[in-house]
Amino acid sequence: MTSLFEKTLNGTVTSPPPLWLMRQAGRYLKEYKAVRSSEPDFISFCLNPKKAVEVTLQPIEKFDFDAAIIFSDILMVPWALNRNVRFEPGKGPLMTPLEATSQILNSDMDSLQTKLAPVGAAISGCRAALSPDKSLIGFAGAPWTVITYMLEGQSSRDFARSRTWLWDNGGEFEALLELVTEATINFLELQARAGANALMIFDSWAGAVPSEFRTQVVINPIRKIIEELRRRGCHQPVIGFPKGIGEGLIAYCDEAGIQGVGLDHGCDVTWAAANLPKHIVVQGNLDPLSLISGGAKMEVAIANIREAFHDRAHIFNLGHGITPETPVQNVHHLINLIRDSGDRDNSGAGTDV
Ligand code: 1CP
Repeated sequence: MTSLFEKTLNGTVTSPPPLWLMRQAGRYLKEYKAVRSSEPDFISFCLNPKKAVEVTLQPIEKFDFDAAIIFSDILMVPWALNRNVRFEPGKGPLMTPLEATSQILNSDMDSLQTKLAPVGAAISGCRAALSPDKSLIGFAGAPWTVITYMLEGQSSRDFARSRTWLWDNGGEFEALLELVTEATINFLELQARAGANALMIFDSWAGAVPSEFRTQVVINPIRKIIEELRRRGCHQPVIGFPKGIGEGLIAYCDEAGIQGVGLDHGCDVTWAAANLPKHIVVQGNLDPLSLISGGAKMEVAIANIREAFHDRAHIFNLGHGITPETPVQNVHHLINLIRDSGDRDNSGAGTDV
């Protein structure tokens, strides 16, 4: 049985579209907060397969989304590379900023799959618990976005140190990019082998990359990751999410080797429908903050997204992660609007593009 999510990600136009929400397991759910409070250390929480399975499945049980995304974090890769990643309440992620690429040793790379094995265990556990009509998404951060945390040591507004490394650091940036790309391949391979049905690569801060460097830093590493996954026998479809790159989406879709692209809420859907290659499945892109009021303006925005992508393979989602302040009844309202917007039941054949 092919799930609605996978059928669409394989290029079939479906109506209503499959639906899931970025950060769907998270702090807007009281059920999540209850489990989270039992494990104050965030990394230990991500490495506890039983708890990770439990919170991954919560939004499927509560909202019947078409796909689950494994509960983990993009910063598991720097953690596995022995950066001292920690999460402080109210501050977000913290780690000591990297001074030189040589601080990461070959032995760190060698032990990465062993250290991250609990994420694989959680994926196997979720896959075993999910019904066949639900898909499971594995994920990693894109190398650039992960590197920004390693160089800045925390969340950033201007990514000054990362961009300075880009312009001139005697080859340090290139070496770091290669190393983090290799680590990302290893992490995604582990998740693919554990049973993920699709993979997503989050480049949340791609919009901060100067356009001169976009091909080298945003596009080429994704192509390399996907080519290497295929060479290693992992054939799951890949969704790229290069947030904030605007017109750069065209080259990204043409060159990165992805099957689907996540659109952020800054992306005009009419432009995307007209300009992005038809063979790329689109995912997105309702502004997550529209869900705070959940009123008439949100309803119009949803209708516009559905209309723009009515003749393409489209996975409905937000343009970025759902926020902790989101009222749960507005999530139910969104789901009802999407599920009622279909013109056909999805059990039959869709239209192949
Ligand atoms: O205490 C908590 O519960 C912390 C909140 C939290 C959660 C729920 C963090 C810390 N990570 C996560 C889980 C998470 N992170 C998922 C789980 C699956 C799901 O979506 O339900 C996913 C996909 C991520 C991915 C992630 N982590 C991204 C990429 C997507 C995005 O939102 O841009 C990024 C940038 C991170 C880093 C990170 N981890 C946590 C926080 C608060 C952040 C963002 C910090 C920042 O804004 O710079």
